[in-house]
Amino acid sequence: MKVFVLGGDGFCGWPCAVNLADAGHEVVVIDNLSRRKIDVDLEVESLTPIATMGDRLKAWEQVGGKPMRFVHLDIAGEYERLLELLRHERPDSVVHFAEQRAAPYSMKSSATKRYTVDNNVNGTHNLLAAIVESGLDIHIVHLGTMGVYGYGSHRGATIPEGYLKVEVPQPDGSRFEEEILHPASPGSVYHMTKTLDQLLFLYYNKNDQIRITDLHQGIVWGTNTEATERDPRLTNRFDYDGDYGTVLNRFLMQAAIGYPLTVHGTGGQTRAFIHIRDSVKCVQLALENPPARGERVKIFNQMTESHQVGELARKVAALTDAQINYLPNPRNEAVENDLIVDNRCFIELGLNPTTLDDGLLAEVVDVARRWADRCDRSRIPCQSAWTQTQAQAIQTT
Ligand code: NAD
Ligand code: USQ
Repeated sequence: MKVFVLGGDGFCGWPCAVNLADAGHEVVVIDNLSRRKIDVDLEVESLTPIATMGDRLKAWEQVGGKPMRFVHLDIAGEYERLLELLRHERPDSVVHFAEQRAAPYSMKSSATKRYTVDNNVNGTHNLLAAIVESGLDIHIVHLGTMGVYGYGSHRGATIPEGYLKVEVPQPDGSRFEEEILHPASPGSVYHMTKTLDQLLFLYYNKNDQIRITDLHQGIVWGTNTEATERDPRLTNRFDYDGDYGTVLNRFLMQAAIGYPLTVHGTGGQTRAFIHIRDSVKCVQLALENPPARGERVKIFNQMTESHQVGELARKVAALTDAQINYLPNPRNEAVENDLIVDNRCFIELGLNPTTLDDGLLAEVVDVARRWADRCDRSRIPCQSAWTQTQAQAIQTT
């Protein structure tokens, strides 16, 4: 099939694009390169050296990959170009990764809050409106987040794949059963944009029968896939800084350079995780198993394991002899939470997950230690605070 990969220069998007081309699909990568520009603003670089998009595409062809094309386009700001591209190329599917995805970056200032909302909500809405205006029957696979459900209030209940059965009381005393979107409880401005995306999907699916699969993904760890390891110019990005680095990859990099692991609070926060290799497989499975026209939005929980942050730190420390540092938490989040997630949809489609025990050490040795000299230690602390009180607390440490 012909697939547009929106945000195909990013951490999840690039290995996904390569994987789809490898599977024989015709891939058009679309990106405005805003992520690379944010690195310039933040004065930080990916731990791994990443090639330009031109060099990435050349390298992919040189290793014998099915050629991919690239279009530099801002989906939030260039509606007419997006519409024209859809009309001209007539893709079968669009994978939508093109959003500002860091919670700490979204909480840095009013400017980054507003940018995150403008970019993410407009981008998703432009895509939906353009598909309707094009008149084409295009399947959207969107990367959402486990964070739409919130953390801390489930009290041991299993989080379903998107929908919750509720009984609605009627005036005559009877009750009827209905399935509603699982209540949203975002923990940052970024996560809030993902809950808004869900409503946009619900509406356009109901009104225009747009076929949509929303993947509620957990925290992605790891760096490369088998395909991005075929040439150094295909290497994926690895974010380690206080804004964009996610917890497990940060711990792996910190262990590799002898920096005490930065656990927020007591480390009692439980989160869902998935390796990048499984993330790309899930996207492919979702694309190849689309909903029918008229079917409601398909929602999958795209995660393979849940872990407490403190437990992860202890695991990494046991492997590497790293020290652990318990820091004041810059975020407004539950000190401790349970997390039980239903992820049957992907397992039933044949996903065979990479576990932490399979992959942790390789990641430390092959990536984090290998590129340790590219790390700027001054960019490791998380300096973006959710509230003024938290900002003061982290300033005094
Ligand atoms: P990323 O920042 O590395 O990649 C996003 C890409 O989208 C970047 O290349 C950026 O330049 C591009 N982009 C952003 N706004 C755009 C716009 N308006 N027009 C065109 N391109 C634009 O992020 P990622 O880690 O690859 O995440 C991709 C998606 O997956 C995000 O939507 C994120 O919410 C979701 N997700 C990521 C994780 C994770 O752990 N990384 C976990 C769950 C969900
Ligand atoms: N944390 C630490 N130490 C650190 C960094 C983080 O203890 O050095 C803690 C945070 O306080 C939080 C948890 O680890 O409790 C996760 O933080 P994170 O930065 O790894 O993940 P998060 O901000 O939730 O965001 C990431 C991606 C986002 C995606 C989300 C999936 O950046 O795009 O949507 O994971 S989920 O967490 O399931 O919502």
